[in-house]
Amino acid sequence: MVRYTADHKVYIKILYWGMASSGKTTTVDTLYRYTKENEKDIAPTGNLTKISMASGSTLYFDRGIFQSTKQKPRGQVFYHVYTVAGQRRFSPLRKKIFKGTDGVIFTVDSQTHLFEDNIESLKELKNITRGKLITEIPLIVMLNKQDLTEVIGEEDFKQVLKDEKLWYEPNDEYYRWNPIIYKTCALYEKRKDVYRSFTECARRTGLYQIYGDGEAPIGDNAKDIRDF
Ligand SMILES: Nc1nc2c(ncn2[C@@H]2O[C@H](COP(=O)(O)OP(=O)(O)OP(=O)(O)O)[C@@H](O)[C@H]2O)c(=O)[nH]1
Ligand SMILES: [Mg+2]
Repeated sequence: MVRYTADHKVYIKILYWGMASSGKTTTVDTLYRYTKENEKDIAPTGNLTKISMASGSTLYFDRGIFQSTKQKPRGQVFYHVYTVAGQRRFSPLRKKIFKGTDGVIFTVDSQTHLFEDNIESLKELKNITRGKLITEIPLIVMLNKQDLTEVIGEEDFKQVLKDEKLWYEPNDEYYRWNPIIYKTCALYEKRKDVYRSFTECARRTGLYQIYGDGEAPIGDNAKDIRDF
């Protein structure tokens, strides 16, 4: 739920969702370090909050707060970035963490033998969002761990999205809001498209607010959107 304050601050919640070990925490770590060490459109404010087990697996959630570095005409934008704990048993917890989410980055562990586990995680997300993905909540996909061999490709995952009714055909007005599928690597040294996938989700979340009043802009609402 995007929140506006009287002093022209905007708060947006972006959530990394995906199966255990898909790389959500690593992604936020990399995003944090990359935007701290380089001059980018967002910069972290404060520290990352990580609640994890000794194994590194998330026990509760992670949270990082990022701030737009460009003062927008009407104020400052803050992104509250969360990751869920991906292990199966934390399902009730994920539902809680999901509350108030404005944009989702679905993080796939691309190793082929995990294909079904990723689908299960997507189904759980779909269930919680009750038909709001894409139409009200922008969805971006990271096919993560693309540095490994034997990985799921873009077409394979597009088919999954089609099967789950999360893909619109070219003649549909939601077509332009189809998830972009990024082939990523979250490891800092080999990072690929971590920043890009985040900024695309953030951008879409903004467009949904500005042009669609919280929904995917279609029809007349979408005619003024130029940057496609
Ligand atoms: N090769 C490779 N390993 C990765 C990548 N991203 C994450 N990993 C590794 O995968 C393991 C799990 O990463 P996490 O970031 O903890 O995964 P998570 O999605 O937060 O897992 P949960 O918190 O249990 O839901 C770690 O050992 C990471 O170093 C990647 O892009 N490539
Ligand atoms: Mg984690």
